[in-house]
Amino acid sequence: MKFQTISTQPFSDQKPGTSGLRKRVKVFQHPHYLENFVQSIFDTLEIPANATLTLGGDGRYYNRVAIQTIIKIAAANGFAKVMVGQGGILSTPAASHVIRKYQTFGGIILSASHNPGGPDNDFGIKYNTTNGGPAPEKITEAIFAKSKTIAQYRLADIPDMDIDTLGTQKVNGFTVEVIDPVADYADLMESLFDFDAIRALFKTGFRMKFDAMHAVTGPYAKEVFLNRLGADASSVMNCEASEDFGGGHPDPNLTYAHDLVEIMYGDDAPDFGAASDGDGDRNMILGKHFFVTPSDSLALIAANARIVKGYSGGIAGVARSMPTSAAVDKVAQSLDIPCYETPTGWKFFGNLMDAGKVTLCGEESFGTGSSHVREKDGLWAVLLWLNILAIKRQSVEQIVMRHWLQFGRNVYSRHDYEDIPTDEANAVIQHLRDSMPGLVGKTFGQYKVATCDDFSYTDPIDGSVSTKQGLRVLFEDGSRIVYRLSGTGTEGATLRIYLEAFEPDSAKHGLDAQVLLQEMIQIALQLSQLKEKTGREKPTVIT
Ligand code: G16
Repeated sequence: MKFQTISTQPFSDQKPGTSGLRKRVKVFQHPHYLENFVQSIFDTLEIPANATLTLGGDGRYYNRVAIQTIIKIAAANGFAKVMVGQGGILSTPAASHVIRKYQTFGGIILSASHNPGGPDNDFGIKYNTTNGGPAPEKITEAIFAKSKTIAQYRLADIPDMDIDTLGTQKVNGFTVEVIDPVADYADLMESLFDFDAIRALFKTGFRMKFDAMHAVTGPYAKEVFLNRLGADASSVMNCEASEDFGGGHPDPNLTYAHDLVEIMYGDDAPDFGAASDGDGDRNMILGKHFFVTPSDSLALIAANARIVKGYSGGIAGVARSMPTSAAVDKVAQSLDIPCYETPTGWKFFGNLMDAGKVTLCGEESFGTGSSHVREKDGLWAVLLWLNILAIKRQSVEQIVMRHWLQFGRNVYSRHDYEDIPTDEANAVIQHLRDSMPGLVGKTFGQYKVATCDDFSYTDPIDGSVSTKQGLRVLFEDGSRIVYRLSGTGTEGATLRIYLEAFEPDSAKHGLDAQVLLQEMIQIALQLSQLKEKTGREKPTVIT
């Protein structure tokens, strides 16, 4: 393969965050910026002979340009083949599946996930390893180290490839195969869930509304819900993908998925509602006038997995990120299976799944998944819920209420303060770090502080240690407050406050989480001095 070697200079800011490198599109458009990062990835890997790379993204602005550049750099760095989703499209879970199914030498996924897209918004890139999961920290650190010393990158002398026509093209011995982005993924879903039962549920007049938020899951949702499950066309909305997600913020939560929330809390609400994010790995689950927190959703899925075809043999174990509520821990205990608590970031689940220690994983940040792929999977979660509903024939609210009756309710909420100047956010964290040792044993209202710490994790499989993963104030009754800075934003800092209180009294289960957590919210503000240090009166997003 003939290629050019192009001289370049390092950029100082190519440190991957919670989930890859995310920056404004304008940053990625700086000459050599994308090229430097892709070359740094390839310099970190030992690319074997005849290697294939999976490549695709969520279709946001700059996706198509980046795909052409990456194909050329891959060809110049010794890849024999690139498998690219048609139009440059692959949802994150679909990309993970393609890597695993075709055993490619990992993949590059282009997405800034739930961050807005368009020329003035965000773009992102990450490398997933051969197991289909996000590269672990030791690889992302090595990529970052390379990016700081890079002096040149290689670009193959080949023309732009046709990424819109299915099939194989060859140029100078290098192959580009354009694949259907949906088919393999839809087949996988059909193998895990009882599509007959779900079809039968729709025939009873059961109504759902899935909101693709103008993002990547549009074509996947149409294929799965409409074509394969026979749902009525009105069951899906915002399924036309656009480069700027229709000008919206493709984050499936109560604030940003407001179109769907209005419908689900309206007079003629369907029985079931769900939304997914920019790249299709997150999910939000709603019933008629009812919101299921991601933490409860994980617990419910774990408790009911056995009734679902793909999990009828039982689950090996579960894992949740530290800020996710302990609802799933109670289920694990009752099933007598292990429950792991990891730092935030899906990459921490990969080792546990590869070792067969866990089947289901989840995070409070609207991510749920299983070992069918190595990413969280939005549509998978929606289908799992549909499968449970198809078998139980109860409403979403009934299922959740009965679960709480059995296990108690881990009342939960997350308050986000977005776009705080970084120094102010750091001042809040520093203040907490300094004051935490003095909090132990103190009582705030009905809560007495048992311990405080900065969460650290030792991976049980490879022994790697991750420190400073979130500040925890743990109360004697098992309630807790967690403070953490987001690792996925691109402007300023986002401070997240996670609030959790255990409520065994079923008479209170029907009450709103914000009401039940009122005292805890005040304590969280008092301990952090957030208002004093940032001037913020209220959170940007409450979920
Ligand atoms: C990414 C990771 C998730 C993680 C989330 C946390 O999500 O893949 O595993 O929970 O970030 O975000 P933050 O650091 O902002 O709290 P995604 O969907 O952005 O890839």
